[in-house]
Amino acid sequence: MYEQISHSLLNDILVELKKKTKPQNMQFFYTRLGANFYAIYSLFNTLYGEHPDSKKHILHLVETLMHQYISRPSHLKKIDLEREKDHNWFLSQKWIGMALYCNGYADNLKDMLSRLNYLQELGVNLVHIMPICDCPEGKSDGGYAVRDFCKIDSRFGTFEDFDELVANLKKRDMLLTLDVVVNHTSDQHEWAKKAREGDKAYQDYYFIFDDRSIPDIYEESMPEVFPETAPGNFTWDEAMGKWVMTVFNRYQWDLNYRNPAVFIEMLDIILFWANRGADILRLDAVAFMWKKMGSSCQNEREAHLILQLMKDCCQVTAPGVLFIAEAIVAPTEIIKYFGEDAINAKECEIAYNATFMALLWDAVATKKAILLNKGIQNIPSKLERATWLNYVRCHDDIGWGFSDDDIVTAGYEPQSHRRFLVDYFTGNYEGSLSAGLAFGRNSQTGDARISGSLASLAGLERALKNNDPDAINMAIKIILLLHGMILSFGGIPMLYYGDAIGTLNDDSYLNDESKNDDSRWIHRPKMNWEKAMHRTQPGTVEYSIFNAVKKMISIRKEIPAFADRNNRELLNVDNPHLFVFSRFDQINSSSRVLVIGNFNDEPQFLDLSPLQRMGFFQYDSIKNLCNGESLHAMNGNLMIPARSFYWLEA
Ligand code: OTU
Repeated sequence: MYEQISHSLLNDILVELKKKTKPQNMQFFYTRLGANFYAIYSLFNTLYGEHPDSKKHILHLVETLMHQYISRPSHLKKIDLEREKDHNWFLSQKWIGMALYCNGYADNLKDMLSRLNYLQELGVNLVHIMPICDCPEGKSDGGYAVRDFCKIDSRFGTFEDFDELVANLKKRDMLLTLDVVVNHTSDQHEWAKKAREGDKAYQDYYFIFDDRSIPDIYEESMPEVFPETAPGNFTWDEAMGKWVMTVFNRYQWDLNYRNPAVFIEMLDIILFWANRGADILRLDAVAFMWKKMGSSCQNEREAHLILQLMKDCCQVTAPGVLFIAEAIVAPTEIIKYFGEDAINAKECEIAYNATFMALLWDAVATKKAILLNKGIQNIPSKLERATWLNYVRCHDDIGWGFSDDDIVTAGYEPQSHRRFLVDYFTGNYEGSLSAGLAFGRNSQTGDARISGSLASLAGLERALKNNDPDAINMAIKIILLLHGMILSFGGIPMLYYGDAIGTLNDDSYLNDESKNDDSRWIHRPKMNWEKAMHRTQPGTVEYSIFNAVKKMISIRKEIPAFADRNNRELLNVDNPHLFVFSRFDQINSSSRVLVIGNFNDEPQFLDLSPLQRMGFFQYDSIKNLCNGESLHAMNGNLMIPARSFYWLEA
């Protein structure tokens, strides 16, 4: 019944815009705008209806959508149409991602060109290039403190280099993911500078206060993200003589999405990068986008409305572009970033599966899959047109974000269990060879997260130091086991650069003043290409890991049951060390894969008869898909070697 209002408003807006723009072929734009405008209007009105200039802003919003549509290159418009027809294209098992820094993996954007063949050799066809926007020299949170969202940092190259890289990726059928840091800017951003100079309009882009009275109220309920290096959520700006909200580092100013101008600016930036050729945009720290006194200022309902509005707007101008939600929050909260309704409230198509990641590490430490099973069981089901980004390591720390209730049902006490995990991964637990560092230790709760490269956390670094072949072998097995899980779970596996050749911790960041207080740099190395060459030499660690991962990737691509189409069944088995699930092909339901991970450092047995009785698994002979060999169950029991996994076809 409210459509009339939005229809007449849209007519008014279009009359205005037609006065300003030359006639163009706008048919698809109008179709999409017509289809999405009611949602756009409703969301905008809910968020900004009370704003005095609300009507002016929505005109500006549609104008932004139109301008960006007009400047969208025709080859991208063609892809938009193709993806609209095949709208579930990204759920396919053929996508394999890798996250990397262009100046860590390669030297810069130009040099990336000569490094694409390594990705192709491995089977990676989706590259997430970490932030490339202009940042201040010195501290910039690894590129997440942006000074200019529409400029490439000169340390990485130019738009010319970038365009060449994008064109080359397209030729190779590789997708590009880029970051848009939607929650905050650098304190050196032009908006921040203007705010500092006293410009009220730009002060309203941020949360700025004359004294501590309001900040103190916020602090009562806001947790700290970086308690060691950036305690508190507000920073005194000397030049301005005011307090600014800085949830992350002191030099990262939080944007004020209560101001519609901020929303439109950021939407414009999203569309700018969409038009530059990004297939997927990773929206950083989305959980933090709405601040409300008395709340944790995370996962607020309005943060979801903003994402819905961003999605609806993007669908008008660049419908082929996907969003990744980077929301490293509680399991029941993460799922909401897909949106709670596929038609009326869609948000991001992809979300970081931080829960699975943390649970996998829990299974490594406990050598059991009890919490892993519980935690996965309790993840609510997601929307249909949505998929996970499954990862083992990324550029950030590992946080123990699973739920306390699950820890309790798994039979542990939450606080001591989390302490155990920190002790385990920092190598302070009997039998642990992990070489991680505690990150963000909270002195009040004793909680900490973990930094460290996959290989070093898996024990490879210390095993090599001890010259212990068995331990080296075990570490390699852990690395492969974890990859075996993210490659089969359902979703887009996102590898981390360096992990396929067993890259160890790199402590050279300690010599860099702008990095040495942030231990996450220990796992953001410069790719060692000499070491990477060992991947061709049998008997080396690099060879073992690289070729096994490569094999898994190529097998995954051939198995339709590995596409993410709501086709996973978790299986309860009576062995606590095993994580077992089945994947099936919805079209050809007889094609099933049974995935079994053994997290223990001893071989384990799985009694197959209950699985057979339940009809999950009928077999005469079982084929191990990873090497094509047949496996034999002894008296109905299948042996799974230590820290190993199987992908089985019956
Ligand atoms: C993200 O991180 C980025 O991935 C980090 O590299 C940045 O430091 C941060 O935002 C600020 O831009 O916001 O929703 O270490 O997991 O800060 C989660 C903690 C985030 C990160 C958290 C994360």
